[in-house]
Amino acid sequence: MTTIPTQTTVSRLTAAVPAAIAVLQVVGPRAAEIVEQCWRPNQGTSHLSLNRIRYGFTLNSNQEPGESIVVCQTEWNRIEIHCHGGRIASDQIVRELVRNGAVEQSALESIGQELDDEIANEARDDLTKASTFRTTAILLDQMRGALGNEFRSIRSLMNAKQYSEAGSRLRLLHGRYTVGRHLIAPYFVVLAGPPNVGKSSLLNLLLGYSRAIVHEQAGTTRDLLSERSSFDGWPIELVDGAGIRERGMAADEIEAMGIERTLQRIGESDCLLLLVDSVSGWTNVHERILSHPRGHTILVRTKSDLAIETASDRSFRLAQEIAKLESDGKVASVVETSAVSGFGLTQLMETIVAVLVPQSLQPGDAVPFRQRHLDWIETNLAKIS
Ligand SMILES: Nc1nc2c(ncn2[C@@H]2O[C@H](COP(=O)(O)OP(=O)(O)OP(=O)(O)O)[C@@H](O)[C@H]2O)c(=O)[nH]1
Ligand SMILES: [Mg+2]
Repeated sequence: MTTIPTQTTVSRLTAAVPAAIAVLQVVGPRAAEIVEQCWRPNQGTSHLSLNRIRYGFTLNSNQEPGESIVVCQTEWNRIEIHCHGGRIASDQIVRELVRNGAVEQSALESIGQELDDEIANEARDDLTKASTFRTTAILLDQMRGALGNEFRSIRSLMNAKQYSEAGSRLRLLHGRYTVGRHLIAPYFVVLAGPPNVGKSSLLNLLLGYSRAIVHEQAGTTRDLLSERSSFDGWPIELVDGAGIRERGMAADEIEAMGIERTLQRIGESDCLLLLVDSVSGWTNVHERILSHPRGHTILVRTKSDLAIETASDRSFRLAQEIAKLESDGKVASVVETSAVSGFGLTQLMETIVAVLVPQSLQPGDAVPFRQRHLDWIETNLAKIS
């Protein structure tokens, strides 16, 4: 489980090279008391209050003015001190803080220590927002110390200079962040294709209820529709929108705006379902969508119930296009579906999950789930590369 810090530490957050300013951090139960003994403000009392930026100077052991500083208490047990960036200034301030009871610590140690203590709290916070058993179980593991323990043992490896082992464990954690960042925030899965290809029908099928209007008229969906769901315990947000047309071919201004919105969401997608009608086949619209930035792409051949067995020019061209896209790595997978019979639905859901969550996780595995966990991993990876 987590450790409660009993000592108060001081560490330099900025690099030990000459710079305009240096930033020191004092953390621990006696942070305010120690800093208050070591400084005098230009105005007012030396007593600090939360989030108020104060200007003043340090006092040396003879109570004489020393370095000019800016002080801010950012939490009840954390104070930031900004001073001149030369080494002499920060050394003098650290000396005074240590003389008054702080323990000097490297920034890496200090950040790591706090991470361990806060991970359980962060996991507890996120647990209240978790929407599936699977994500709840992963967060429970982190609350019970999976990630904190892994950080601690990586830190020990770093201290023992076992960089190769530390590096491979850091890289493994780094890969798991793609899962960790989606324990609360859903993966965006966007359905796109030309008008009438069957996007809204497939959205309804994937959701299990009739969310979007389905109609034989092309251009039925105009604005974006998005709905939360979960596949195999992973939170998913499905997005349906206007059918894309070739550039400049929108029926009217409203449709053009709808197409722009859909293209924007394609750019933000974690997974794009690119729909192609099994009967009308491959079009320039598909080329347009593929030239756009997008997430992992699954090609979905819709209306398989209407596909004619005999080879037509269209179906031949579609088969050719699909073979080329697969060999170029432009699509991760191809799935055939029918919204009428439900054919291919299970396979499509499994493919979406396989594309979004390629790592297999075991119970108790460490999973970083906040940006700052990733920052810690990347900072350490940079140190050993
Ligand atoms: N036979 C068959 N018809 C389908 C299938 N999927 C969709 N359709 C029909 O195709 C037409 C268009 O379906 P929609 O789901 O509205 O298509 P869309 O891509 O959302 O169309 P827009 O919103 O206009 O861009 C409707 O008449 C559907 O009933 C399918 O798998 N098989
Ligand atoms: Mg639609």
